[in-house]
Amino acid sequence: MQQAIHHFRIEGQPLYCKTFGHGNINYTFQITTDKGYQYILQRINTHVFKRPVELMENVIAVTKHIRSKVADPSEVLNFVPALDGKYYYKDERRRYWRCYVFVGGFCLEAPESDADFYESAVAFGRFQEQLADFPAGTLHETIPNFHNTPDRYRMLHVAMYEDACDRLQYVQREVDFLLEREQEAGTIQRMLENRTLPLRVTHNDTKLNNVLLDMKTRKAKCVLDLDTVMPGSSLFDFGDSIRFGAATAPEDVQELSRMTLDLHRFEVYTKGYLDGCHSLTKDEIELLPMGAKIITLELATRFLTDYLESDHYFKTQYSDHNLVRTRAQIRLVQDMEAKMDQMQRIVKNYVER
Ligand code: GN1
Ligand code: MG
Repeated sequence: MQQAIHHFRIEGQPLYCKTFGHGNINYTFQITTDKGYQYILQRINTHVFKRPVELMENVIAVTKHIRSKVADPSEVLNFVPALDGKYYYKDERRRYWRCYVFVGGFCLEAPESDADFYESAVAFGRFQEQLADFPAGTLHETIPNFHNTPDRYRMLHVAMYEDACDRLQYVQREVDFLLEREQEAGTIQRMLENRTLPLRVTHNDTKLNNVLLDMKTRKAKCVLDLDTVMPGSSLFDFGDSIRFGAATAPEDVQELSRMTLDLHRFEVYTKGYLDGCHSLTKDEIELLPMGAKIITLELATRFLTDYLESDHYFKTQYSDHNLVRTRAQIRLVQDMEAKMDQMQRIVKNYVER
């Protein structure tokens, strides 16, 4: 990492470096130089993102598009070219690095107030709006079928069949829960395929910790983690924010009784998202609560698949981490099911008003 940073056109000499954020995929460091400039240096996880050059083409195109629409350029990530002018550096071990200007701010793992959560909702809503006229056909699919829920289930079936590390015996209850909902979980994908729902250019990873907030004002400054910007459904963007930020516990909580859906936070986010984004269709708006449930089922399926495949996708801190995550997501789905009517009423009330 120390060596990689010298390959980018940064201002000054690097002085300090520390790890940054809690991403489950890439490796992220914050660098401060002797001239007081700050940068984020990231090593792209090429096991997950198999085509890093195309990925960077996407990210550069998307940030350029958004930059042309905002008054303050610090509202969008500003990538630093490498010495050769490319927006990535490939080291001799064929690892890919990229660097962007760190504009100051912080990311939250959970909202500390309604205002924080509202802010992130507006930011993701606006992001959706800003990309409404982005030429989707020019984007590379960085992870094919990323939010194709039936395909995620298909991969779970494969993992169960192969049972590579003999873990299937421990997870029958979790498997049963997910398979009972397999049909329903495919709803959004089917509606995209028959065009009842519009295919949009979406963020696809709208966790609260992917928004940078201003230190002083706590206003959302900038949406981060653009690696998965691809054609997709607004329902998953909305839903993933709910899954993460309107949950009463972290996504890997062990004490399951702590995991519920906070309806008030659900309402706050709904307002913010719809205030930031005005272009959703009636069907999309109606299905927002379903988006939250399906993305949570999908992620439970992905965590369980990774558990059965011996944890090669998500970073894990201990041996059952992916199983703990699966259970926490399942618990959240159960609570969403219990509260589905109330979620739907909240959306309806807000739209009518
Ligand atoms: C990963 O990189 P990070 O932590 O923002 C994952 C998301 C999951 C999330 C679960 C490319 O996001 O899809 O929802 O973990 N990103 C990728 O925390 O798979
Ligand atoms: Mg992230």
